[in-house]
Amino acid sequence: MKPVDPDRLLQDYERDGVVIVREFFSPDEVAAVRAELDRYIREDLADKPPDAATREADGVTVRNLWRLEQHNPALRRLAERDDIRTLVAPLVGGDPVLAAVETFNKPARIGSGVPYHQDNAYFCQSPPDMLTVWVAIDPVTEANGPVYYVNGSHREGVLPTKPSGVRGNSIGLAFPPDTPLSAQRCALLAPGDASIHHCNTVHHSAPNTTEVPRLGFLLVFRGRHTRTDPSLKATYQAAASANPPA
Ligand SMILES: O=C(O)CCC(=O)C(=O)O
Repeated sequence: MKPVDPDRLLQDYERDGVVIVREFFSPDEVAAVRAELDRYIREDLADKPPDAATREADGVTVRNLWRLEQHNPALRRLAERDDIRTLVAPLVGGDPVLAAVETFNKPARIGSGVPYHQDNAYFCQSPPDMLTVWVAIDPVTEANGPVYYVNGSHREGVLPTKPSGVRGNSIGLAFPPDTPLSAQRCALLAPGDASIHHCNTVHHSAPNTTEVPRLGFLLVFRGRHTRTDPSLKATYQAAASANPPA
C-alpha cells in the first residue's frame, strides 16, 4: 500500500465521511484478487448457500458476492492484513473487526444500479463506527456506474428508509438527498485505488450500460466497541426478507 498521512486521512474522513486512497493495492494485488474471485465463481460458488451471491436480472451473471470472509480463506486473510487494519483503526475509533468481504461486480451492459442508501441501515451498529473500503479492480469511470457520495451526510444519523425492491440492496432512503448529482463526490478510481466511506454516508450508483465491467472489492470493518441496535435491525430484517439475500 502506498504510504498515507494518517492525520490527514482522519481529518478528511471526519469532515466528509468519504476519502480516496490511491494505490491501496498494487497491480499484482489487483491481479491476484481478480484471479481468486474468478476462480471462486467458477469452482466454489455453486456449492455455497444461496445467500452467498446475488445475480443480475439474467439470473446468471453475478451482481454481488457476499460473506467471502466466511467462504474464502484467502480473501479473508488479505482483508485482515496488518497494514489495512492499521489504516482503518483510527477511522473506526478502536480495534477494527472485519465484518464482511463482498463484491459489487457491475458487469458490462447489464450491471444494475444501487439506490440511494446508508450502509448502517444494513449494518445496524451503534455507535456508527463502521466503514467500507471499496477497492477498484476495474477502472471506474463516469460512464460505467461509479459510486457517488454525499459529502458530510454521515453526520445526519440514520435517515428514514423504505424497502427498495432491488435485490442485493433491499433498503433505500425514503427520500433522495437534496444535494444535486453535480455536487456529489464521484469516486473515479484506477485499478487498485480505494474509496473509504462511513456507514452513514449517503451513496448510490447508476447501472452500467457500457461494454466495460466495473468490479469493486469491498472490505467492511467495525470498531470492536460497536453493538447491534435492535430497532435498526428489525427494519432491516423486514426489508431483507422481502428481497433476500440482502
Ligand atoms: O458498488 C456500488 O455500486 C455500490 C457500493 C455500495 O453500495 C457500498 O459500497 O456500500
